[in-house]
Amino acid sequence: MDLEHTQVGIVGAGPAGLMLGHLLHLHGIDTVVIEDRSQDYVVDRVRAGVLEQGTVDLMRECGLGDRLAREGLRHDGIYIAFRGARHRIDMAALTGGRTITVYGQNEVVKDLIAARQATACATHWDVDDVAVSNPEAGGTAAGGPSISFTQAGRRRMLRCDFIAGCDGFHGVCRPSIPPSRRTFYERTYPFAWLGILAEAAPASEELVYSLHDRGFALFSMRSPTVTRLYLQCPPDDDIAAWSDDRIWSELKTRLRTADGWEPYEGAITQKSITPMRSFVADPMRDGRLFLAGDAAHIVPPTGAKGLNLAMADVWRLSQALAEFYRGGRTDALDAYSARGVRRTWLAQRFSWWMTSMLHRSESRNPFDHERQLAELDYLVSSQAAMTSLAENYVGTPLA
Ligand code: RFL
Ligand code: PHB
Repeated sequence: MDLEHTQVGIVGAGPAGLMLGHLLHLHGIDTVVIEDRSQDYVVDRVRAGVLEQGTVDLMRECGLGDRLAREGLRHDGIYIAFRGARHRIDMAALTGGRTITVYGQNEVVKDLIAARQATACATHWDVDDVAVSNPEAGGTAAGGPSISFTQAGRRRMLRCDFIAGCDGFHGVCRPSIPPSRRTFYERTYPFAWLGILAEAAPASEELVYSLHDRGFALFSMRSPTVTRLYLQCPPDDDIAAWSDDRIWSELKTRLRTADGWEPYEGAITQKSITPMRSFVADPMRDGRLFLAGDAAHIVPPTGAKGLNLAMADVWRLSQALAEFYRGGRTDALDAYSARGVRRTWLAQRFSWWMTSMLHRSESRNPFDHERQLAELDYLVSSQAAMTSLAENYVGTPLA
C-alpha cells in the first residue's frame, strides 16, 4: 500500500475542509485533503448563498476578500412577507452596522481551491472507499490516526497526527465514532425545499421570506443577472412533477405582494428538491478525530446558517491546532467541541424558529396558521422582535 504522511488529514473538500486547509497553511501546518467527488462536481454543486458578517470578515482576514468585496452583494436588510405585504427589517440599523453578503458557496469554494492550488499542499479528488482509523480514541494507542482510500485503482494510506472530519452529513467520519461515545439529536420536518436558479435579474435588492396560504417561498439571488428561488413542497415530491410553468406560477402566487411586486421570470438553469432536517452530534470530537461543518450538524436552510457554522468550526479548530503545534498546549483542542456544540444549538434554535414561523404545517390546522400570522405581526411591529431576528441572522462574531 502507498503510504503518505501529513500533520492534519482532512476528509472532504467542501467549504469546511478547504477553509480548514487554508487556515492551517497560513499557520505553517501541513494538510492533505481527501475528497470522493471530482473537483468540477464540488465547484458546481448549488448550495448556500448568504454569508454572515463573521464569515465575510474571516475571508478578508485570511487573504480571500478581494473578489468577495468586488462581486459579493452586501445586504443591509431582508423582507418578511405575509398577507400580501412586504415588511423590511433593517438589520444593519438594528445591529450596529452588521450586514450579510450574498456570495454563492460555489464562489467561496472556487476561491479556496485557487488558494490551495497556489501551495504545495496535496488534494486527492475523486477517490473511493475512504475509511478512517482513529485507534487512540478508545484508549488503546496502536499506531496513530490514518485515512485509507483507493485512487486510480491503488489502495493508499495517509498517516497523520489528527483527522478533520469535514465530509458532510453523509460522510464516513461521524459514523466511525462508536455509539457509546456520542449522542445524536435529530429532527426531520414534514416538508422540503424545491430550489431553482434562473437567468433573471433580481426583482428586489434584498431577500424576501414569504409565508403564503399555499406555503413558504423565498426570493434570493446570486448576482445582478441570476435569481435564486425556493418553494416549500412535500418531502416526497418528485422534481419531474414540476414543469417550469408550474414553478413560476407557484412562485408568483406565493411571492406576489399587493403593491404588484413579483420576481422576474427567466430561463431555469437548475432545479432540485432538498429535504429538511436538524441534526446535532455531541461531542464533535473523538480522540484525534475532530468533526466540523455538516459532518457534525445540519440546520434547516431557513436561517441561512449551515455554511456559516461550518466556517466558525474550522476557524476554531485551526486556532486550536495552531496552539498545539506552537507549544504543545491542548486547552483549545479540549474546548473545541463544547464551544461548537453551544454555538450549534443557538443556530438550531434560530433556524427552527424561522422554519416554524414561515412554513405551512402539513396538518393545515387553522389555529396554527393564525398563530403563525400573529407571530409575524408581532415580529414586524416590535423593535425588540426585529432586533432579535436581526442579531441572529447577521450572526455573532467568531469565538
Ligand atoms: P459539504 O459542503 O457537504 O462538504 C462535504 C464534502 O465531503 C465530501 N465527502 C467525502 N469526501 C471523502 N470521503 C467521503 N467518504 C466523503 N463523503 C462526503 C463531499 O463530497 C463534500 O465535498 O459540507 P461542509 O464543508 O461542512 O459545508 C457545509 C455547507 O455545504 C452547508 O452547511 C450549506 O450549504 C447549507 N446551506 C446554507 N448555509 C448557509 O450558511 N447559508 C445559506 O444560505 C444556505 N443555503 C444550504 C442552503 C444548503 C442547501 N442544501 C442543498 C443542503 C441552501 C440549500 C438548498
Ligand atoms: C440562498 O440564496 O440560497 C439562500 C438564502 C437564504 C436562505 C437559504 C438559502 O435562508
